[in-house]
Amino acid sequence: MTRALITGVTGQDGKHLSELLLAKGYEVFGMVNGQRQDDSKNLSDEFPSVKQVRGDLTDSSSLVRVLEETQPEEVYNLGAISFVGMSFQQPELTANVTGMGVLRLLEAIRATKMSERVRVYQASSSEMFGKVQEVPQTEKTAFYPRSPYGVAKVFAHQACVNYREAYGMHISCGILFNHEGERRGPEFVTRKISQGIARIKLGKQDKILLGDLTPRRDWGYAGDYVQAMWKMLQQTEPDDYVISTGITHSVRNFVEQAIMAADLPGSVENYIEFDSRFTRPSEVDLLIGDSTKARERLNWIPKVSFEELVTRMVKSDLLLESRNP
Ligand code: GDR
Repeated sequence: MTRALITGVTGQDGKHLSELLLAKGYEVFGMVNGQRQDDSKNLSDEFPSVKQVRGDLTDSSSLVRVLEETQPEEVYNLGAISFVGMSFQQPELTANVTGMGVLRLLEAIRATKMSERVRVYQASSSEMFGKVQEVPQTEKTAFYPRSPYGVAKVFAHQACVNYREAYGMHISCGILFNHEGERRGPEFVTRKISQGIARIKLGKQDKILLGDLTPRRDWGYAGDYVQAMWKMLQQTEPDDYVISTGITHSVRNFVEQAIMAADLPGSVENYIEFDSRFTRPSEVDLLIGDSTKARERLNWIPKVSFEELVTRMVKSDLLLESRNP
């Protein structure tokens, strides 16, 4: 039985990945922060067979203990302060968890003498491309982050590349473009829209307050993207891969699609109100990824289309909201 350790296991990707690895017969350990009891309880309700271990990316000693306790063959580092908007308000915390946390994890793997047998997946991000230097973005495109989150992810990514080269560690970075789904947290724009549209449809809300509707993102389905994470760690050689659909849509397009999925009349302006609190000091205007390398070498393809993704999210929220008066 292969043992996998997942950090950030209570998040959207952590749950999708737990589901995938359990189905493959893995023994799955999920690192949880002892202070977030609700997250831990939700995880054990949904995935009772995920073994929870207490640890934190800001605490090196806890990382060493978790590695010793779990003796993983595969480590998936999904733990991060992952909300870009929040990183402008808490830049140091973001750097500490999202950036330095990765260095701590890699050092803990070395300290426990596991660097030769452990395979590591690092959740790198399309936010590293920020103010894009090339369209579409590939593994070779230069980084130009536009937020403290993006800066921290570049640091983490480069640390992984360096540890791979310096110590021969099996570390692969997935440069994942936005990936969404029914499990997405409500602070992210897609879920905010699907939840808001569902509530409007059910007469529970009139408008959704949003920031800028013009940014474009390459949105895929999280369930498809965790497959790529696993595939990366099954390769003999570690490497970095862009994971994306290759199709871009604006936030406005997402709202339009959600309105259609809920079968609501009218247009975007009927349901959206601008609120400057949701704009960012520096924005990422356009992301569109070229995942040819992953398609060719990992035999990975995204299965869920944009239209299907939005429809799934709206339907799921309609169900949740109708059950919850
Ligand atoms: P992003 O996702 O920053 O791309 O990072 P998010 O859904 O937060 O924003 C997408 C775009 O929508 C615009 N926007 C708003 N965003 C939010 N959250 N709320 C609003 O009200 C709103 N109005 C407009 C944003 O300005 C932005 O342009 C996500 C995260 O999952 C990262 O962790 C991950 O690394 C990247 O995707 C790939």
